Amino acid sequence: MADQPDGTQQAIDYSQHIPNNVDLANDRTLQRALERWQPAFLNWWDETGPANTNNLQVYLRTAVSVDRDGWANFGYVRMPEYRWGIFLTPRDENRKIHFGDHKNEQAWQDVPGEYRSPLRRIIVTQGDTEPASVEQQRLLGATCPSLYDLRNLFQVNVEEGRHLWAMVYLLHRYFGRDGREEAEALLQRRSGDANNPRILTAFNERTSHWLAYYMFTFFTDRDGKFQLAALAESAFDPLARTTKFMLTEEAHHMFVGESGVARVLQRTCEIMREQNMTDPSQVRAQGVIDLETLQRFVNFHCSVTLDLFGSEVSSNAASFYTGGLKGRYGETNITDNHALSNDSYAIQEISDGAMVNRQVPALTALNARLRDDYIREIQAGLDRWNRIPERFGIPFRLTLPHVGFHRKIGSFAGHFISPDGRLLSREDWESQSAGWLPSDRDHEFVGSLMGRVVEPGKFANWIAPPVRGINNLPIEFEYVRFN
Ligand code: BYC
Repeated sequence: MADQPDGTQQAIDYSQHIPNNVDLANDRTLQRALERWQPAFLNWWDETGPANTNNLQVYLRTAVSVDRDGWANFGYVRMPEYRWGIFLTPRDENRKIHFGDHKNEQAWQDVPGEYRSPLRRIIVTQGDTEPASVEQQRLLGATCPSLYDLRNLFQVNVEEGRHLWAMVYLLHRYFGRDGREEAEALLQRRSGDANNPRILTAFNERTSHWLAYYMFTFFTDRDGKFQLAALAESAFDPLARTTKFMLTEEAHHMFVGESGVARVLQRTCEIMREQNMTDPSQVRAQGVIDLETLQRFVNFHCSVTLDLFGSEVSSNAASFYTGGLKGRYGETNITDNHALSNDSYAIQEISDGAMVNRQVPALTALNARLRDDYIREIQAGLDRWNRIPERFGIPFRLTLPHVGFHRKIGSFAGHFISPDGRLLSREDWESQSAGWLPSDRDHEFVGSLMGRVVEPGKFANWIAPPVRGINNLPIEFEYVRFN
């Protein structure tokens, strides 16, 4: 029944212990290895995945095939019975490598020895973010603002779990014993653990309330989109095909973030207009999140997410590109020679105590370029958010902080830069930065608003209902059942 040379099918076989469309049944060694990993994954999910969900039935979307509409299959699922599996988009036998030193060669179906180590590193780094985000969001269910939001949280969580499966499949299938060890380690690191933390900085931050969650899914899941899109260009075809399918799910995660913050803004603006008030403490007294606090959260989540792009100037990024491991965003549609050998790219950095622009070889600036592509997209998101206060006649506008603001990775690390891009002394930073980043008191205040709302169709006071329900169902649909 396989319709692809490597056994990949459009439809996903759910009769298997591990649902898959990669003909796992015909590779017994791999199947056994993954079946050994599966209980460890389920233990990890039980220990660190969404808390107290064993009795819930959730109206979830499950992929049944990898064709265009195949993932949009909805129905109630008991959370512990969710079927994680392995889904790749079908192989294009004629696919060629379209950038770097191997341009025009046939895409690789196996890992060339010379790229084994960097490819494994990329896959492990990508894989590590997926369980990390589930861990970060473990307790949010206890304070959900509605059943609709609770369902969306679980949808995101199960899909991140599946994205971990996607990377673990690649590690087991193509990287032998090293890959199996890395797959084990992915279940052992823990977000925020001092001794065994997750690899990338942002995935060790806390997501302790729903505002942080919406900001995370808007900013950080969108880094996921850009990194996955760059990996979807990879010469290593199985990585390209896995990440392509992951991208179809990522869109919903970003929707949760963008619409979540929009609903918070909407509710705050409604109250400000109704009560004719602008003072943040008066706004807070109405049980909604003031716009100034939202700006501080934008500053925080934007800056920690920019760190995820790595150093602006990076020899790793250059060799990933020349090797064909990781492309640019939209590489296939860019009309240049896809080699970048003589090109340059403008970056901003600090030199002799001043912010300067510098042209650097484009190959070394690929992280900066991907970050700049990302910034264009989040700016467009902020522009959409800003239409909300505008509609209410409120002059406040959210802004993105300067790329150098509050950075821990790359050329701005160790410098003190204000959200509007001024280079500051340490003293100035220390006296002013509390106004730019969420304080413990901001977290406490936002946390104090978080109560559990689980009556169908009801929403917490601090957030407006969504414009429409999931899968065209009414907003008051019982998206989660507690029995
Ligand atoms: N934190 O040359 P450099 C997602 C390390 S999100 C800690 O600056 P490079 C998702 C770096 O690893 C997308 N360490 O950067 C979202 C390197 O260490 P080694 C995740 C960092 O290598 C929401 C050293 O610094 N996917 O999917 O060019 C929910 C020097 O590296 C950080 C990927 O990231 C940091 N922020 O690029 C769920 C794609 N930044 O190797 C999921 C795969 C850098 O010297 N990863 N370092 O020990 C990559 O392509 C690259 O690893 C990076 C870094 C872009 C992250």
